[in-house]
Amino acid sequence: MKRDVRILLLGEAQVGKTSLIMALVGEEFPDEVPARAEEITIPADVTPEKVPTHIVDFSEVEQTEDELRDEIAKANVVCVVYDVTDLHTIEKISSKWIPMVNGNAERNSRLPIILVGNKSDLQSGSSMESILPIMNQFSEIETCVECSAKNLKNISEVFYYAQKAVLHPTAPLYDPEEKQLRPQCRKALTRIFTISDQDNNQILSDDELNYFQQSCFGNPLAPQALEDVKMVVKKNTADGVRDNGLTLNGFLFLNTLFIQRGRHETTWTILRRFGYDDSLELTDDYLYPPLRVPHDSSTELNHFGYQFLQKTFEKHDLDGDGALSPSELQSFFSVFPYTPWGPELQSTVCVWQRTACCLCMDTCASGRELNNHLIIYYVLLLVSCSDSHLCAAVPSPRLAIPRIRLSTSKQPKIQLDGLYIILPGCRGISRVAVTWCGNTW
Ligand SMILES: Nc1nc2c(ncn2[C@@H]2O[C@H](COP(=O)(O)OP(=O)(O)OP(=O)(O)O)[C@@H](O)[C@H]2O)c(=O)[nH]1
Ligand SMILES: [Mg+2]
Repeated sequence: MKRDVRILLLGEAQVGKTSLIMALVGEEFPDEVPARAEEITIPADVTPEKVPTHIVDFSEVEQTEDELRDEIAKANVVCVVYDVTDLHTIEKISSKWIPMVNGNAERNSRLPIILVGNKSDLQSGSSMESILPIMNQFSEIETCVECSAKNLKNISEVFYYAQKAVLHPTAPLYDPEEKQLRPQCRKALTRIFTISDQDNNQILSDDELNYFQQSCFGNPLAPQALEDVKMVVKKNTADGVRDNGLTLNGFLFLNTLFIQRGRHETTWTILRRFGYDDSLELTDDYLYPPLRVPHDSSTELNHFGYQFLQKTFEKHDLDGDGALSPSELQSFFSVFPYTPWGPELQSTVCVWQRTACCLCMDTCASGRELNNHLIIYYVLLLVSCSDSHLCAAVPSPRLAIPRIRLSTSKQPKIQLDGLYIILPGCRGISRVAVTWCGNTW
């Protein structure tokens, strides 16, 4: 999430840009204003989203076109202000201001725009009739707010929506032209669904939904709210609810609905909870949780680590034969951000298939068992990717301790050497593979 927000106000002369800024800051309508307000920084603690916010005014009299372009390049969001009583200022939104802001930008890198209809105190109706066609034409318009600097009406809302457009952007999540989630967002939500579907039956039961809700939002859903959610999904999708639980399609529909109703922050909270950044990539902090291994120490799984691996293994061992078939293996790693092995490791896969249980941590590193250790390594890699989710998601403080126990034994365990290269992150991968397989991958 962005650490600060820069809002630029543009629009025709005399629409009330400077008055809006002064009214926000002074909490009263200024009778007289300069052509251009000084740049204002609102401290984090008084903004709704708790992020420092810079507000920048524009004046055609005081600034050149080059200066204007510089300001557009620095802005995170643009408020295009118009006068609700002056049609000319509305026409200029599409003929001048939006092309100036986003005319040369690629579809995915356009600045979000908030339309601000000022001077609502002067008219009894609404300007929405003229504004709607413009909103339909430009998908980068996040929303439109009518306000009055004079009556102090909706002023803080203008800046709140602008802030929200930056902190919880629509563009990476939703394609307004296609009216559907973008593929990358769909992929991320599918991964989140798979992780949350603890018994791997392709349905989020009430318990799983509550666990998910608790880990994302800090509190469970009230029983009635849970039923209401399922009811909405059932009404709108053919296959969103099955066996009284939410299917993947239901889960995706629910998130689409949040976004279509302007509640992007809900979907963003879910995505960030599962480690995604603003470009919907998994962050390094999530993928590589820090692990300090003192000198002369080795690492091994603690009881909870074993339990987690066992549970994850069983979750994907659909036929319960104690081994992961290629398709079960694929399912095992489906929540993984990349495929952890290539075709040259077929031999390892074969060993896996023949291995009833691969959690043999304490055996010696004989030639026969090296491959098993490699498998454990992969599993740990998976843990390091999904673990930060799991640790924080588990309410019990006992379970929230790091699942890797550090042993202070002076004699590092040879067979575990590979493990502590890997555990702080995935960076030791090729070295281990080279050592054990004689192959780089
Ligand atoms: N009735 C009414 N008048 C307003 C409102 N906001 C601004 N005005 C008046 O509109 C005029 C222009 O306001 P400014 O704030 O200077 O407008 P601006 O967009 O900054 O204009 P430039 O600096 O020339 O680009 C002033 O006379 C304000 O008093 C409003 O909400 N209602
Ligand atoms: Mg001005």
